[in-house]
Amino acid sequence: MTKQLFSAKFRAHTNIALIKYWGKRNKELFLPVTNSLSLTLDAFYTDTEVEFDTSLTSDVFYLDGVLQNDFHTAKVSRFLDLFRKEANRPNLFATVRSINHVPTAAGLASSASAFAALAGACNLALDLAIDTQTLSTFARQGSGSASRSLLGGFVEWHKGQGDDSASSYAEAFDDADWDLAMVFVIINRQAKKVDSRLGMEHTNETSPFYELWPREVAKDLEKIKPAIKAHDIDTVGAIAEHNAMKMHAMTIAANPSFTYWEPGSIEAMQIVRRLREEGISAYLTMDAGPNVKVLCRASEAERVKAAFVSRFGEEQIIIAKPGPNAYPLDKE
Ligand code: 2P0
Repeated sequence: MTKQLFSAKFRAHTNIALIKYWGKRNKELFLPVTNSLSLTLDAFYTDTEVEFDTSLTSDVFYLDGVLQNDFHTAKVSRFLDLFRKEANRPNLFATVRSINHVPTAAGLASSASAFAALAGACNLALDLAIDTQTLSTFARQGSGSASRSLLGGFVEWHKGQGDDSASSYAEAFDDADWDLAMVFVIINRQAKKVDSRLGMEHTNETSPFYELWPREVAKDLEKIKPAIKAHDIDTVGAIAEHNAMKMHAMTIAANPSFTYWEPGSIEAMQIVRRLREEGISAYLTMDAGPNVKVLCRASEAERVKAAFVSRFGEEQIIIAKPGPNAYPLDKE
């Protein structure tokens, strides 16, 4: 039998949460405890080509040109299973080629852009015509934050109801087409990481402060949404910074305690506060790693960057602007 190929290529950008996702209520389906709200960014993205091939007997996965081992391929295979099921083709295997476009110094490889790009490519390759809302529920099952990377600008991921997978989807909130940037301060690309999946689970299970988290997120969301619509960067930034601090405070209070912060992270925080004292609208957020991200006006981003360059070096500071929806690419 002649082999048949079904292929497509997709690009998705990474996103940074201003109101964080930190805990699952259903680990199998990646259903979160709370809603979250993010900003998609233009500077970092993943390009993924998928080629379903009737002659293959298992999936093959290349990341940045390097053939991946069984462990990493199995994660991709589990994700492809969602699409095989949808297409009613359980034995149709694929070659996946994924390239992370992240400046070499950054160490910001992201499962968010990766699974969003793969979801977009699979949908197109298999001609499934899954709408974006539903596709976000697929992307979510690769990595929670990937649900938000299918969309540009500010995006809200709804926690949904009970064990209903279809109810937990991402939705565009604001196009972010205003004077906005995020300055990435790369503290340490070799940092030994507490995996975010394990980190959120450990926090959820052992931090006495976790019970406060859902209520705090609900309050922060209620306040940040009108501030985004009003383009009020100082209110947006202050709420986002406080939300991140609450997330990181929960990790410190976990048992055993852990933190993603490094000495350089704290130095960067001090620089952010100094910028504010100088009248610059600069607010920080941090995720499951030591890097500090600073929300500021695009028109002041170079000045914000300059404040960090002398301490961390030019190549460690990257200015990102709001990024677009995920989109298809021409195949090479
Ligand atoms: C977020 N983070 O909202 C939060 C804040 C990190 C800190 O989503 O287990 O890789 O694959 O669903 O999405 C990173 O965790 O976790 C993350 P899984 P994910 O962006």
